[in-house]
Amino acid sequence: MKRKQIFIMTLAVIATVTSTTTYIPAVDASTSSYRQAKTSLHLRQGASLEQPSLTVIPTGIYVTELSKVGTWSKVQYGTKIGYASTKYLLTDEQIGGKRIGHTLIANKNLALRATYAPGENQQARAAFEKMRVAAKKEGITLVAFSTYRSYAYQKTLFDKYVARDGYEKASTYSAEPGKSEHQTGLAFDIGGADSTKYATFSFSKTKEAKWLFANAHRYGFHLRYPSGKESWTGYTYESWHYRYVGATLAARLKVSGLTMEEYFHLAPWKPVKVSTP
Ligand code: DAL
Ligand code: ZN
Repeated sequence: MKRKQIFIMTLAVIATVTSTTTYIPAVDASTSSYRQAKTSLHLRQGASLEQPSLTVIPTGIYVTELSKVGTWSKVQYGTKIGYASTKYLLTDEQIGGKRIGHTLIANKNLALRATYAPGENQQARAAFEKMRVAAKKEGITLVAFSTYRSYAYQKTLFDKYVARDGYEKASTYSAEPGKSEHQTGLAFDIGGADSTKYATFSFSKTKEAKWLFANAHRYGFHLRYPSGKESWTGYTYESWHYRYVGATLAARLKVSGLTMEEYFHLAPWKPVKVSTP
């Protein structure tokens, strides 16, 4: 090979290498730090209250913390990078449960901290409203009769059920405080036109329950405690309990027919019995 040819090839290699450095590297999920907005807060251009707001980060949304500057965190929120006050950004440790990507899991094995109190999730509420309006056009009435429940409120509920039915029985239909998905603000108990059927087995036979089963995933809602999956979820069938996971994950869960425990390879509530010879 002639020297001139080698020189041109070398230039080509350098050009290729340098051109790749112009890409903004994707945030590496394995090393980045997720933080959840404790309240709605401004994403600012710089690390000071005087800096202009780029956008508002809603409560319960996950951002990626890139670095810290004093009491401020440099964060990525979607495609935007800016600064947010660190004290309003919760760590996984402060939340409890288990986070997989931007999805927070709470179940019988994964308890939330008593202090985690995000309120009703605004994205989940907006998705529910969209679904409610769409259903109404088809003659279906949907009512969210129980959404966010604080740790303290869940404790009063669970204690009441234990007093009535005993611990064993109560645990099949009610979560111990810290273990309720309602504490995430993402769970919506949905009923229809007949309020006497709220949170009862009879709801599963209604046209509203059937509509939800067929359509809820299109609005980002997942049937969290299906029939036949009791050993995974730890709860009896709840045709009314829907968990907001966003439309992408909801569609994947719907197609798979899996619970969140199965889909994310989490431990089942009861280990599946394997027969021994
Ligand atoms: N009924 C569901 C399991 C709860 O109490 O969160
Ligand atoms: Zn529920």
